[in-house]
Amino acid sequence: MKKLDFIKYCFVSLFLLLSVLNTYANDGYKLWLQYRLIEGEGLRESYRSNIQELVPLGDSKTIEIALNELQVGLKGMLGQEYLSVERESIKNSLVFGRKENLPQTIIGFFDKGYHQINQEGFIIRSITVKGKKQLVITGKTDVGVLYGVHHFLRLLQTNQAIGKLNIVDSPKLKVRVLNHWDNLDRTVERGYSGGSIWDWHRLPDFIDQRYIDYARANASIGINGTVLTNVNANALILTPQYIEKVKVLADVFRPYGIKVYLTARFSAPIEIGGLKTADPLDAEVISWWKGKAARIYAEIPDFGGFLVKANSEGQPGPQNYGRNHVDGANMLADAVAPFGGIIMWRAFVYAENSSDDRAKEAYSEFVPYDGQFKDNVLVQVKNGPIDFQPREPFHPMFGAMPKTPLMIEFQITQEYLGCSTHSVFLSTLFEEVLASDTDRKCKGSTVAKVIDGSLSNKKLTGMAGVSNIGTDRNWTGNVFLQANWYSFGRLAWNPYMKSADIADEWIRATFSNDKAFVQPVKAFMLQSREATVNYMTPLGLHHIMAAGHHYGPGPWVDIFERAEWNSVYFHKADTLGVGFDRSTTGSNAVGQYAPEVARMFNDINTCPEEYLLWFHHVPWNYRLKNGQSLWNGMALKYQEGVDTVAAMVKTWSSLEGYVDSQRFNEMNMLLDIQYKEAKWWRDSCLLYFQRFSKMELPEGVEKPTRTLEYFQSLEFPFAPGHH
Ligand code: BDP
Repeated sequence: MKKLDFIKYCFVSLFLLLSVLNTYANDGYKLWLQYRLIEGEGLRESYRSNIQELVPLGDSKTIEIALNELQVGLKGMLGQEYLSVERESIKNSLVFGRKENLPQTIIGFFDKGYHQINQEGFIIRSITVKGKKQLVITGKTDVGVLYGVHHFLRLLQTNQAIGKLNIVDSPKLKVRVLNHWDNLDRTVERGYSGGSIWDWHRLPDFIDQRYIDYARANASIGINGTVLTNVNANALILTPQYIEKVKVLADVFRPYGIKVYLTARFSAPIEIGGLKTADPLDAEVISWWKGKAARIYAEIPDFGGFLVKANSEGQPGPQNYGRNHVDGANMLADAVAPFGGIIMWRAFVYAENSSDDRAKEAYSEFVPYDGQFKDNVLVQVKNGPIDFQPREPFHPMFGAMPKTPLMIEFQITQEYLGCSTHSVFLSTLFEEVLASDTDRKCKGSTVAKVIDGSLSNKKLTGMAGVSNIGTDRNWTGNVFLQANWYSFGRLAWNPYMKSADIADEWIRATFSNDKAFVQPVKAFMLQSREATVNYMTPLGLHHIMAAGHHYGPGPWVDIFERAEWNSVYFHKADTLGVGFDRSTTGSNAVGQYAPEVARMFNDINTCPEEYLLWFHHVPWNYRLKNGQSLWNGMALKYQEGVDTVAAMVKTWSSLEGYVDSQRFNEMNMLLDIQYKEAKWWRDSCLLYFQRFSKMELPEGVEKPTRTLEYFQSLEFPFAPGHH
């Protein structure tokens, strides 16, 4: 063996050894950017023959990041080091750069493509120049190119052919943001994955590697903004001391195409500005916010803007001064407008002293203001009218404010879906809402079309996801839940994507391309959310979680003075039946939907059974479509949920060997917990509702081994995420 060959041999052996070792210990930190060695020398070779050299065009930090990503990715997947070449390549090469940086020999190929993409879009195309294949990734901006590079790497991660590519893609939504409900003391409201990743105390001088890895992960799925702080805001974040820290994060994120946003506490002018009022029409208040915005933009020229929770759950807002949401939002909008900033004004409101159905309140408060918000205001609406339940019908506001840009807010963190212990793939929930038709008369008026602006011609569009990220080594407390961060990003990029495709990508990028692994895991991911609905809140039940921390079942909760914080308010079980009558004979919440939709929900015969108890108070012996009585059907649904989790446990445990031992074992333990807790949900809910139905459990439903009193006695004073 020649000396050079020997060295090569040693390197390859060492590399293979390391990849084998890697299969034994993987803490999940690398998320879906695992870049494992692609199986099959043939496939690797075909990729290598297409990519003999890397040719980066441009000298920005973003292009440097793109180059680095390709080098890391290709080394991992093809087992080969790639240096970059600066000259025009004479081999088959991968060329990447934005329009202005493309050489004359190439640019002509893309004239048409550039017309089809927006500022963040990209084109990936195979062309032949002087007899050599050139794989070109280009866009109008370097960030567009970076997105293209990630898309390209994903093709390899999912083992797709790259010989003849012609991909033209752009994000369909403008603002694709994570909302961190992170407090300045590093606790995270509704966070189940450790503490906040923002180390405020050591900022601005200490830049945690996490910030960079966070930005990289977000860029890989197209997320372009992050709201760093909790919607229950602390005004201190707007002081110079903190702005200096925020600036450092913004500097880290910028080359990844990510803007920072902050939550604005409406009373900040009083708390940190020394003013006597925060009245949005007060001249001093107006000028205080203008000054504040100017100070922030002086430090962070591309600052995204503010997210505001006002007059909701005790937060201050314009109503404290007899003003309304429009007054508040527009005043802030004026402050950031000169700098290109936006205001995301939340519609999650329900009045303290209202006797109306809580599900109706946001609509009642906001719809009259349609068309009155400034152009740089997005009204941020939760996916459903209550609060991030395992299943809710779509929020009626989506069909009712054609003159206002609405952005949708999903909750990626699992406040109501078993915290980070339950492996629930939320993509199907997101997809279900996005695909819901707000009108039904003129087909195709889906929530996706409302929020991407296409239905009524909106330019400012967006999607927000309440983050499930924390300091846990694997980021999300459960490797499986990384898929929810991933799917949020993919859907914010394209709200028409299918969960099955997203799951497929994620599994391959995160674990394995082996069919024998991908298929069963995909199947259980796609079932997992329905399973959770079944073992927690079947047939339209909602908000029956334990009080405060919302961990575990609590259909008996009736301790709060505010009626709409109690479970009994939501299920209204009595000896006659169960469910919230929101039909025309009840609260008439159905009346907030477009007539066709309202009609469908209003009639118990046409109301989809998954929303039955959301819209109707239904007798225990009501006949469901499958012929079962409501009571039996409900009990069987609870059982079905438990059974599905049992099947998930079984499937996963049969997949040892396809996954490294660490992630395999962790998932095993978490699924065991989920199974235990699914039974806890089933037993306690059925025992509780049985007090009203006074009916026996049907055949096929396991008998509880504990009493209702036992379940009611359980307390979790230190359940995470509740402060
Ligand atoms: C609820 C949470 C609460 C949040 C609130 C919100 O229980 O912690 O502050 O939503 O979205 O889901 O503002």
